[in-house]
Parts: sequence; C-alpha cells; structure tokens
Amino acid sequence: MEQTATPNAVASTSLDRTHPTYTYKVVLLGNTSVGKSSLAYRYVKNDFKESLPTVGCSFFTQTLCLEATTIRLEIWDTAGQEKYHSVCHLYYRGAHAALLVYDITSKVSADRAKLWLQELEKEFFHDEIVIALVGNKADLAAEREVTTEEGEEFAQSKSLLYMETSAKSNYQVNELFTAVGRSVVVDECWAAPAQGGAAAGPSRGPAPQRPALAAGRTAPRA
Ligand SMILES: Nc1nc2c(ncn2[C@@H]2O[C@H](COP(=O)(O)OP(=O)(O)O)[C@@H](O)[C@H]2O)c(=O)[nH]1
Ligand SMILES: [Mg+2]
Repeated sequence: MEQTATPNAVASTSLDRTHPTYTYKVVLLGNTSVGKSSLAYRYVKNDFKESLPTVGCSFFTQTLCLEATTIRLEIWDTAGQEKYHSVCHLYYRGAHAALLVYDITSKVSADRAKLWLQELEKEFFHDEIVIALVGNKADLAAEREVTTEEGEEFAQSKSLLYMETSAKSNYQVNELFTAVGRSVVVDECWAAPAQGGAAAGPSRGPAPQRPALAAGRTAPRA
C-alpha cells in the first residue's frame, strides 16, 4: 500500500512507447463495513482477510490491460472516516471514478449509498466522473435485504454502472474494476476525441453530447 499527496491523474509512457499508460483515480465510498477495503485488497492482492488494518488515507495501484490501451488505476480507500460522514474534499479531488459500495445484507447501507451519491453530485458534474453502484457480499445471499432488481433499477435511474460482487468469494471483482476502467477511458475519449484510441466499453445510457471537462480534471495526453 502506498501513501500520496498527489491525487491528480498523470500520463506516463510505458517501455513500449506506442502504449502510453494513463493513471486514473478511483475512490471507494460507502458505509463502514460494507467491504470497501476488502474489494480493493481482493482486486490488487487477489486475497481476502476477515480483518484488514486501517491505514491513513491510502491507495493501491493496479495496472489494467484493456483491448487497445493499458491504464493504471489508483484505488483510494478511506481510513474509516466515513463512519463520521466526514470524507473530505481532498479525497474526492481529481477522481475519475467512484465506487459507491453497499452491503446486499443491509438496506441501511444501500440507502446510505444514495446519500453518498448526493455528496458526489455536489462535487462533480454528472458527466465528469464514472460512478458505479456496487452491491458487495453477494456470497451472503441467504441474508439479502436488497434485491438485485432494486440495485439495478436505482443505478439505471441515475445512469450508474451496476454490479454485485463478493470480495470474499472473488465474485465479479475483476469485472467491476475492468468495467470502471473501460468506462473511464471511453469518457476521456469523449472529452478529447482527437487524442482517442481506446476501445469501446460498457455504456452508461444513451451517448450524450459531452461537455468539456471542468478544471482540475486531466485528459489523457499522447
Ligand atoms: N461475507 C463477506 N464478508 C465480507 C465481504 N467483503 C468484506 N467482508 C467482511 O466485512 C467486514 C468489513 O470489511 P471491510 O473491507 O473492512 O469494510 P470497509 O469498512 O467498507 O472497508 C470484514 O469483516 C470483512 O471480512 C464479502 O464480500 N463477503
Ligand atoms: Mg476500510
């Protein structure tokens, strides 16, 4: 795990100069204990621990190979400050994607995910950030309080990506981050079409006329 004070995305060049590697910031949001740290740990370390240590504002990095490009995801995890609903602006700043995580066995956590979405809406314009709604702990289906349909419908109504996952049983964790990575790349291509080159990814609803990126967001550079 690394610590950083430089959240903004950067473009670097891999050894093969025809394949620049872009770094995108992905923030994890959601109530305490929904499995945010476990999802990051599963994705980056392919492991699961019943109890993960709480470290200060930290991020994991993971390289993701997509069809036409290689990107690096900088996955930011909270230090538990969500308990007090006090996730600060610096945490969000420059984020390209946010994962709104809830626990499928907790209706309360799903309701709170909607509040986290409102927080994000205060910080970002709608098309400025890729947002995925994530119903974690899918392995606990017997204790389910939130149906897949409920999650799906809410996500669709807000044009969010949607996926159920299990950090514990490694269900759809890679798929989640791959879908988010693809969506971010597609968004950046909309923002800077002349510098395109990314493959098409999953859609978040009808293709809109993309507005320019707001200040603080960095589009890929060749
Ligand atoms: N059954 C199950 N437990 C999980 C899963 N993900 C996390 N947990 C457990 O839920 C608790 C909270 O996980 P953690 O990742 O620390 O949540 P965070 O507070 O959102 O970062 C821990 O006991 C984890 O072992 C999952 O997919 N399935
Ligand atoms: Mg945590």
